[in-house]
Amino acid sequence: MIILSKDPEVIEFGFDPIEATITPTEHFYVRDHFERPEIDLETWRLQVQGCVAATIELSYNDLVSLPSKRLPATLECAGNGRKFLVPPSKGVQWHLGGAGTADWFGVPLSEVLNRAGLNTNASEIIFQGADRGEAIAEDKPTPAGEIHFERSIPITKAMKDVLLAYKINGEDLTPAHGFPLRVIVPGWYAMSSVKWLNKIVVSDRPFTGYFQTVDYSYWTRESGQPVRVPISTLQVKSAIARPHPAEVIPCDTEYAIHGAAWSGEAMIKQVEVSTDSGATWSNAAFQSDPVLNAWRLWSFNWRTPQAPQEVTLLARATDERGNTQPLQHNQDYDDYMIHFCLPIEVIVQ
Ligand SMILES: Nc1nc2c(c(=O)[nH]1)N[C@H]1C(S)=C(S)[C@@H](COP(=O)(O)O)O[C@H]1N2
Ligand SMILES: [Mo]
Repeated sequence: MIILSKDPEVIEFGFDPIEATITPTEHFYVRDHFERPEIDLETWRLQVQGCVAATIELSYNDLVSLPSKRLPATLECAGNGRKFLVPPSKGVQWHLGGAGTADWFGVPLSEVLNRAGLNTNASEIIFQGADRGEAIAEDKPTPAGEIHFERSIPITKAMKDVLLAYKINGEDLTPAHGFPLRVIVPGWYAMSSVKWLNKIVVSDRPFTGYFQTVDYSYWTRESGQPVRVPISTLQVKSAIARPHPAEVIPCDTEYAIHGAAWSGEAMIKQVEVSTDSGATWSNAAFQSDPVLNAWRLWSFNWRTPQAPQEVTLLARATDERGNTQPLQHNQDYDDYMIHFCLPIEVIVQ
């Protein structure tokens, strides 16, 4: 366990998807922006307001009696892998562990929105968490005073596959992961999966809150010109869980390289491994079936070199849409969406 920040709490665990796809809840990374809110289930309500036929308020008991479903999904922090950036950047220094896969369970968001009744002008859904505080950033302008953690998604995504989860891996959500209710936006970077959800605002225009525009946004290109957009779908990515960086591996032996690969809203089709810094690539074997928006495990049997040397291992995933990982970080992403082939340096001796 690596505590990246104490207050607010940010915890990374060793990246270890070797045997099972599901990350045990007690090893699931934690990323809070503010002090964790205290919630009294008796008085807690989910409010749905804005461009709806009628504002509604649901208690925890109301929610758990609505139609429910299971959703296995990978969450990845948009800053995961930041430790690999050269030169170093200022944000939370995630290594590989800012990602995890859980079996989420709860109410489809569409069930709740349909109960409130969407007006025809509804275009965005804003999620507000109960947590609030002063935004802190060394490299971004922050607003004065306290703000809530808030993010929005377009209505098309909201009605498609978004879940309001009250269980993780078969148990009640834990306080760290958003008890009593959190959003799960499958296939999107995890800043959209708002924890401690207590308010949904249906809006007729793009949301421009701090965590939507100043933070968790990047440059994309339109006709070659940079335009600022909120971070959304996960970029295709693979990560090597074993060996660990700087692991010492014997010469001339069989070593099983293990890892996971994921993408946003597309299945993983191929993972390749390079044991020579990217000069040549070979296909890895899959150890689990493809599941939309959940990572897929893979392994590769490596015959290690006969002579002692330092080796740079790389993995490269490709999804069914043909999206693949670049060898370099895209500078337009600043210190987010770090999905280039991450070099794992090991010592063969
Ligand atoms: N209310 C609230 N929701 C939040 C956050 C937060 O600070 N407050 N952090 C977001 C970010 S940036 C990430 S990466 C995920 C982390 O979810 P986890 O702590 O369950 O792993 O929650 C998201 N939802
Ligand atoms: Mo995050």
